[in-house]
Amino acid sequence: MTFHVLTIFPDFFRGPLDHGVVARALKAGLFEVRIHNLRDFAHDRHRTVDDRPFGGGEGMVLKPEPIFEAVETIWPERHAGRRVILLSAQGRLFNQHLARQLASYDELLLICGRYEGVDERVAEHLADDEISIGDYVLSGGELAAAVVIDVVARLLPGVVGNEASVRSESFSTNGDGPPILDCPQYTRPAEFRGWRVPEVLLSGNHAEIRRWRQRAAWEKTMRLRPDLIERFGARLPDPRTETEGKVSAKLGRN
Ligand code: 9D3
Repeated sequence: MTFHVLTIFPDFFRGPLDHGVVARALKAGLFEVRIHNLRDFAHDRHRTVDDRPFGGGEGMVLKPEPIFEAVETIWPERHAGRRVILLSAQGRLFNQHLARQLASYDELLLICGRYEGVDERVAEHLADDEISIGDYVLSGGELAAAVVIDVVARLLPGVVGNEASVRSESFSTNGDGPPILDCPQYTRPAEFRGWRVPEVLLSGNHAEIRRWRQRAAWEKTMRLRPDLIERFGARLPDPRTETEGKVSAKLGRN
């Protein structure tokens, strides 16, 4: 898969894509990221990419011409394997379900908004979709593009090497229980500043550990994400169909 990014801050992506599993997968050639500088598609003396909003108001708006020219230069032809996505605060909410849909395309082109926004003709006549990563105000689409790339790239074959985590994710997709958060995790030392790890985790009793993890995941979900339980029905997960607390794959459906 290839991710194209259209931005006025091409250097922004040095950092976020240079770490961890994403960096490893990029080096291994499992997917590609191509950054395109929007200013390269503005041809006046000052390489202008923005202008004042018609009708008045604060700030500046990204002009349509450089964005249309960039997309039509990057992709002279559009086909079903290519998807143009405008990242904006007005978009539909990004989640794990949408990420799985995006992972099925050959190529994505992510347009990063800036300033007060992007001329609406980009959303209406150029982009196939308009996506927001959450209900908060970012300074622009670059951080959102990095999030989308990270989340979608993890779903591509071979990017997340850990077989077990892939397996538990597909398990939970097919499970019947409600989506709940991962269970709390602990590592050594068994006592830190007087706080002991739950004794059951040191017991070696795997049936009891499984029950404890399920209960702890449920309690944590009730405390921090009651909206998940309200939406999907308050039912304890069935220990026969659920892997221990790993039901993250179901987050984001609906
Ligand atoms: C406070 C400014 N706004 C109200 C007048 C609107 C506004 C303009 C531009 C809000 C945010 C932005 C820049 N944000 C993005 O380009 C953006 C974004 C976001 O702000 N939140 C969540 N997802 C995204 S994706 C792109």
